[in-house]
Amino acid sequence: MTLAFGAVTVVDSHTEGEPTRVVVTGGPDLGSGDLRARADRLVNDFDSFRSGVICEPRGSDVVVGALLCKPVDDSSAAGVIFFNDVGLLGMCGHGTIGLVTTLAHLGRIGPGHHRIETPVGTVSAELHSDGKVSVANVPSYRYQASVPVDVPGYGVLVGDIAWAGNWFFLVGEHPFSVDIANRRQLVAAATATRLALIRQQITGENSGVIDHIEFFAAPQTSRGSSRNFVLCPGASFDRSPCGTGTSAKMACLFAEGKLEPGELWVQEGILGTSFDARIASAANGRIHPVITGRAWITAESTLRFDPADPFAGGIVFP
Ligand code: PYC
Repeated sequence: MTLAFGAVTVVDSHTEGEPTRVVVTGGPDLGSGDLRARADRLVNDFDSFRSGVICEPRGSDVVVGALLCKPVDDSSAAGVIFFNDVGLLGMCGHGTIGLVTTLAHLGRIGPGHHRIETPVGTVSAELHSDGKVSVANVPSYRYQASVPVDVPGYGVLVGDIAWAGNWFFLVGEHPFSVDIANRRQLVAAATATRLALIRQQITGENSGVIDHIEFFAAPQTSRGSSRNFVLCPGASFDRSPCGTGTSAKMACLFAEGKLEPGELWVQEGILGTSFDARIASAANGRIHPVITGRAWITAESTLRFDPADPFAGGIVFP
């Protein structure tokens, strides 16, 4: 498509280390359908907008984009479509914390509860008076337990498949050191696992593509319940403990009878930062997870797209 974008204003933040870029103005016209329909339109008609905002030279593969949209329901604070360097995300926990912090920074919301529409359902977020944000994610569940996958070069890994706004493969038993110094090996092993799942046609419900891989290990802080490493769609890993990944983990713990509603779960990420998480309630095998964390504003900028720029749509690596 032809890039018609001139100036796009964005606010950047990071949530426990993981960046979010909220597109405030200058996004494409996606119509007035629900967020699912608008997300489809973004992918089908404006993919170079997504890649131009997120990929190099304006961004990087670590950044998650959040396109701020007018909500369908006027009582919602916002609609949002999350995306990264390779495509769309259904939901994004750290990104919702970044979005709420950004809306507060812009003076659009204050402390209290706010509804946010996403392509996978409406979530709610509470902005606390100390600046922390709690996100009540979409209902989450373990779909399958103890699924073996033969990963070339690594052997058989056994993991659970869970939905939490994205599809996850969660591996507790593995030979890897979940330590930031080992990040290249973790990315390689998780990427090989994701490819093996695809090759062996192991999916989420209704053929949902499992695009997030999580490895778990013992916590390294006195408050922590567990430490994780999360490979995102593409080749980057979550610097935060991953809000949807933490929700998926709690869904699996609940299914095993190891975590009850109300109990605190402190999920450390690969940088040692953490989310405080709880199951608010559960019914019919689904949990309602709540994740609490902090975000900090890092930049307010205007992105420029010159139609003559060969990389106006970003550098898209094969
Ligand atoms: O926090 O849910 C999350 C997330 C997904 C991908 C990156 N962060």
